Amino acid sequence: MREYAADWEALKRTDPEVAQAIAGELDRERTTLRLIASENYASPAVLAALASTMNNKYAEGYPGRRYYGGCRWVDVTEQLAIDRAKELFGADHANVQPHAGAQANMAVFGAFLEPRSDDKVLGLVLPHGGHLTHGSPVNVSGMWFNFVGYEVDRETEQVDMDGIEDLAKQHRPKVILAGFTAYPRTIDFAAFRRIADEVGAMLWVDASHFIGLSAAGVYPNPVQFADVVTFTTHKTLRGPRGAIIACREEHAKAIDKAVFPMMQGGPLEHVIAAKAVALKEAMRPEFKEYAARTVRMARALGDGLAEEGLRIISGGTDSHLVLADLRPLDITGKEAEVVCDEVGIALNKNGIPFDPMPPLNPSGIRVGTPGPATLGMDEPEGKEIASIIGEVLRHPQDDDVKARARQRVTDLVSRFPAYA
Ligand code: DSN
Repeated sequence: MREYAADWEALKRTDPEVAQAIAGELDRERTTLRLIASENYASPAVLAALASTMNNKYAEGYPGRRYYGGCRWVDVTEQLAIDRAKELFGADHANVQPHAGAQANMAVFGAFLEPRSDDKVLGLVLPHGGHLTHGSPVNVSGMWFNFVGYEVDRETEQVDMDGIEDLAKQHRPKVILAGFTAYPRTIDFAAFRRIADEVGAMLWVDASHFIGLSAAGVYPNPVQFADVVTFTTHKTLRGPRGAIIACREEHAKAIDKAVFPMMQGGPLEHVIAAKAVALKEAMRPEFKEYAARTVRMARALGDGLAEEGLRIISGGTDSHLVLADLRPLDITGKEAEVVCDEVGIALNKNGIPFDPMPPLNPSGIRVGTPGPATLGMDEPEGKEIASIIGEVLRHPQDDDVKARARQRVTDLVSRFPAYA
């Protein structure tokens, strides 16, 4: 068999505008500090699989049960991805076809809930760290399904299991949903399981953010507790953009039917091949080291930001992300995002629990360490980044401060090169 690798020169010849934009993005990833908690650097092996001719294949159905001929090789890669996902997380069943986290979550709705019925779902509200697909009124989850929202505790800013138990007993939801996009602490999956059993609900965990940490054993593994777990493959798991659903055997048929044909058509077999590669990488000792570094660095970053005068939501982090209240520095999330971008730090403005400010100009920021930890950064770099952020947030109009901060960012990223 003769190999074929994606041809960059052909792209430059055919479409120089697209080639230039891709080169620009690579340059941005090499020269800036990327603290978006949901982003990472996929490995060269993952990128090679993504840019492969598996892009060319239609394969509706599942390995061994396709609606098209010629699926011999995509069956191999899809089965590898399924087997590795099951092995890595100890799952009975895995569906590796969801195109993205939102589609994986839609498949859970499709499998277990009647639209516009009395079926209730208990989930964390978006302003307290939930997700758009967890019942937001502007998303189909909130338009078609009957969500009861829970909040974090006002004092601890952490999920309050007693409050959730009370709500569950009051509303008798069909599904209880745990797992969040802007929540820094460990989630007590055993307590969620107990409450779900008490009220006869299914337990669904959206593990998109922390699943890479679970794979490495530095964060609890929800697959041991939940009926169904959805997760994206490109965040802490460091694979291609996409998602996977892991579930108990009793739900396997319902989940597979909900992904295809209910929600999706042809699977993205090049992405599935890349998911298989990422899952293999996640089984290696180096991945465990990366995940441990991610959490260590997030703690150092949070401690450093607290020393700079920011208020850390919930008092700290157990994961890859820190949520910080900027009000002590008298700057908004929107302003902070802009000034950090000016000095080469990409982070996102974020609402904080009980935020008096609107979502487009909230009181907080969210910072994450999976990307920097992939590059090898650790606790000392977490402290250094906190110091840079603190300085620019205290002097957002001072060009000299910003020039010095830009230089510090450049020095830091040049010590930890991406795609060298
Ligand atoms: N947009 C992702 C995040 O940043 O958390 C979730 O979908």
